[in-house]
Amino acid sequence: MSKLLLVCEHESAAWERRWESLHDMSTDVYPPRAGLPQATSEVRPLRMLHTSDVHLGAYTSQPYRDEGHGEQLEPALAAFKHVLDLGVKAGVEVVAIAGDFFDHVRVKRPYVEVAGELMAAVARPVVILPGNHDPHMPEGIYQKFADAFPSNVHIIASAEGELVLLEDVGVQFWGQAHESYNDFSPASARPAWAHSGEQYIWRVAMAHGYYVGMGESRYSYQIRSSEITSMDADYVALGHIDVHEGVGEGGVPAYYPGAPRHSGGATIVDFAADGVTVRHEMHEGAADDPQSPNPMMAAHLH
Ligand SMILES: [Mn+2]
Repeated sequence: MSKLLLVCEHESAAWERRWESLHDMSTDVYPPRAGLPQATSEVRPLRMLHTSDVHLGAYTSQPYRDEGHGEQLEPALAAFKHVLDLGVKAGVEVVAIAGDFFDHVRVKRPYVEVAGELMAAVARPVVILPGNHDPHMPEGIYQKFADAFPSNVHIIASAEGELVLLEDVGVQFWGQAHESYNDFSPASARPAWAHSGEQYIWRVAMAHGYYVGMGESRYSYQIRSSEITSMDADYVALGHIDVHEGVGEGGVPAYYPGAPRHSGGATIVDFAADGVTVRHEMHEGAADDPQSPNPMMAAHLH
């Protein structure tokens, strides 16, 4: 008995050390993009929440479950709500979801409606880029249940690329939506950035795919470092990988936020005249979620 207790205590101490080290994840700072207006007065600061790979409906299509103490959101929806809460608490002005928001096309309407209600409650714009699990197609979630998405949600609908211009917030999003399960190059098109009048509008490029740098890979949906550079964005919001990871050649901030359950958090991005700051933050439900942080995460920390 005492031996067992000792083992448990030892494991819990190790867990806490690991937990602390995750909380210490780096804050990365980037100088302003070349081409950004020099006059600080023309550049309004912006804070954004970036998440991806929520995989809603992966385990159940029941939005709630009852564990004897009342109905609670099922774990994937609960993790998503925790991520949204993290953003609201941080005072973000906009939310970006970079693909695989839903796990598959068979997710049922009541479940999608709850996801819609959670986003409506955020009361600020949410931009969704469909990924390879939730492509924008007639039988897909976004078209089948279009009316379940509240008016603050903007869904990028074209594989050729589409601009979502949020002038009031001072930000624009570019992305190429997955429109089928076929392979495609999600960062190959040149963004059609809008040019503002008096005030600079931040440029966020979204892409759901696999970063291969300059090399080759057997994986689908490849994103190359040259594509990230040539998008001419202030930030590249990626999705497709479960762990939080910065990629690219260093000049342009390009990040995978990590899945809410596996990475235990989301990415908060600050845009300002003096540069872009990127940090991964753990959400409040992470400590209680058996899926997060994923043991694989340590291998991907850098
Ligand atoms: Mn994916």
